[in-house]
Amino acid sequence: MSVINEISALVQKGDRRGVKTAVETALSEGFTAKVILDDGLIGGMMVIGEKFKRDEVYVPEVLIAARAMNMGVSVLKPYLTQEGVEPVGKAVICTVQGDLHDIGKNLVKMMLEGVGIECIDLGTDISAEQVVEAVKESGAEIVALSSLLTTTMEYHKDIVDALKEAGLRDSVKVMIGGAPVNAEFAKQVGADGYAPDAATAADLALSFFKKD
Ligand code: B1M
Repeated sequence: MSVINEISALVQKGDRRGVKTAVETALSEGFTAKVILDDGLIGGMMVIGEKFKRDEVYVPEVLIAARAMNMGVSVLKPYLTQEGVEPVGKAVICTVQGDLHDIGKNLVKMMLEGVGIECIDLGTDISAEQVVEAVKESGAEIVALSSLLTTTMEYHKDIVDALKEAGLRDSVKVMIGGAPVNAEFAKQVGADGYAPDAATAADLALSFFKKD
């Protein structure tokens, strides 16, 4: 097995130490940081994402794989900077105002990072004003909103409206997800898309960067 395939397999197993060693080996063998990232680390995370969609693995496996991937990314970071590898894009991610649930949001963040999207994580209980501020500061192309409570899901619309008022609506794609929302609701609040799970969220986010 090549060291790149080995990195992918180790990410899938969630073997942090193994990933660290294998990434160091790949670097010493002359693989570029980009290949290690795209084919090894992200490759492994994509496989986990697909398995998660098919209910072949569950939340703990995804979290453990993401932790292993992050270990590899931290080893690679200085090399990625040297090679000038740019992230695919940026997303501001949060759970909406009044809602403190963050397990699903964190999974979505990990899957977005897994496909090379830099995430500015604002946390939970985030107001429309905070989202607007973060988009202005970061220049993010995506706003990713999570919610778990029926009582606070209406705040999605406030965020979309606030982005419009700030003149930012045309420069960002808004995607939403979480147990009480669906594609129909996404349309109603004026979002650009809905994803039912974290792996689909990563596919959707990537689709926003594809040219029409
Ligand atoms: Co709360 N809670 N909770 N809770 N809690 C639910 C959501 C609830 C359904 C339980 C129930 O009554 N059966 C219910 C909501 C009912 C409703 O509104 N219809 C509920 C309630 C009522 C409450 C409190 C009000 C309870 C109280 O205090 N009386 C309170 C609210 C606090 C607040 O937010 N203001 C509360 C508190 C809590 C805890 C703090 C104890 C804890 C949260 C801990 C944390 O997140 N750090 C908690 C938990 C753990 C749950 C349950 C048990 C599990 C949620 C979870 O993490 N699921 C939940 C019941 C349940 O779902 N069975 C419940 C796992 C997670 C991976 O799934 O978040 O759905 P999920 O994310 C998925 C998808 O939805 C999707 O991808 C993820 C993975 O594939 N997804 C996205 C999520 N965000 C996305 C964004 C995307 C795309 C996809 O694009 C941007």
